[in-house]
Amino acid sequence: MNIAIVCYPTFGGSGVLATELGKALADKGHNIHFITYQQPVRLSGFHANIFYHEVRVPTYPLFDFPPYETALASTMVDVIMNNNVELLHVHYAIPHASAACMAKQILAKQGRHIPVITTLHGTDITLVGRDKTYSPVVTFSMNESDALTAVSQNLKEETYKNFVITKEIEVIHNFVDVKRFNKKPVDAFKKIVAPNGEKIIVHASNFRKVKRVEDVVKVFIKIIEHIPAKLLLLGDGPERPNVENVCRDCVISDKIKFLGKQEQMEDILPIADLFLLTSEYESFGLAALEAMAASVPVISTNAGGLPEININGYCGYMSNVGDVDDMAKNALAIFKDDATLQQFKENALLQAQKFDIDNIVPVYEALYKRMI
Ligand code: GMT
Repeated sequence: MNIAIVCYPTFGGSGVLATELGKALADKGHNIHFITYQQPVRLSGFHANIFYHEVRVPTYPLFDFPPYETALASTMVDVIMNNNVELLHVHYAIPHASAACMAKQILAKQGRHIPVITTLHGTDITLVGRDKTYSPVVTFSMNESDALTAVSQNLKEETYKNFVITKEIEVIHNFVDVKRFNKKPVDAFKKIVAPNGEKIIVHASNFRKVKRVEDVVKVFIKIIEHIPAKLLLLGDGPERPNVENVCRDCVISDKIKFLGKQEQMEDILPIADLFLLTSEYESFGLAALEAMAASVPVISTNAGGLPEININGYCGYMSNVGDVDDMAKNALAIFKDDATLQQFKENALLQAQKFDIDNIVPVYEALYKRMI
């Protein structure tokens, strides 16, 4: 099949998922055309049947706001017409679904039918999309899509709750390439981070308010009252300066390292003993799934779709949002002894295998075939 994929090219989960999906489909012999304003971060290396089309937004002195959505829709039309694209799959509703709607109508006038699939990822529905500034357009473009998918049952329910949707939403969970993440930890790297055998705790996110990264630090402070540990904070975003200030002001600053944006998560995660995800909401929590695939147990909140991947007392624990005492208590339960930690690590891997790329990508392929 010839498929166009539209996504955000940044470190956010929707862009990561869309890029990994495109790469997996290309490995299966499909031609994949990525349409974004920048090369997606996970799209490194050469892939014979992957094509990248950059959306350029010409500026003009009149434009206080360069019309990205118009440029995106025009690029969609151009790429589809000139590359025999059979299907358009857009990730994250805003503004991709409405641009796809526009492109679909332009192509229809030229006698070309192009099915549009919109995959909802989370904040496009729960935070930004339901704002009344956007919601009429988001509702319209979701209903105009030929198929709608959501990355969790929870997100499907949230979408029906917040919008008037006349279509069936299919749940297709996020996935992970377990083989890629389940690597042996590099001992030398582990020694640099934790020279005295301290436990290594990791958090990764885009440091937005919804992630409550300050809670990660609070949980960590409670953990190190009982056991020696180091905290690695991966990623970057608007809340990072605040969190860095909080850490600089406290006595344990030498135990916390900010690593910034990292592309090779599969090299870092295997050295971790625990992953912390304290979000106020997660439609799914792809970062936690990648940690589990690296055999890392997860302490998370029970918000949104997290109960669809984390299992209490098996591969991690869940607590109410903000309950840092409970999160620390649960972390210490996992660190009780080596055998307990080892069991949680093994279970994390088993749980990740349920969401392995080989199980989920065929579901998207089947949907594409039905649509085409
Ligand atoms: O987590 C973010 O803020 C990024 C966001 C995105 O759209 O890039 O992630 C969302 O999509 C991911 C992939 O489907 C999900 O795993 C994340 O849970 C979801 N984030 C939220 O719902 C906050």
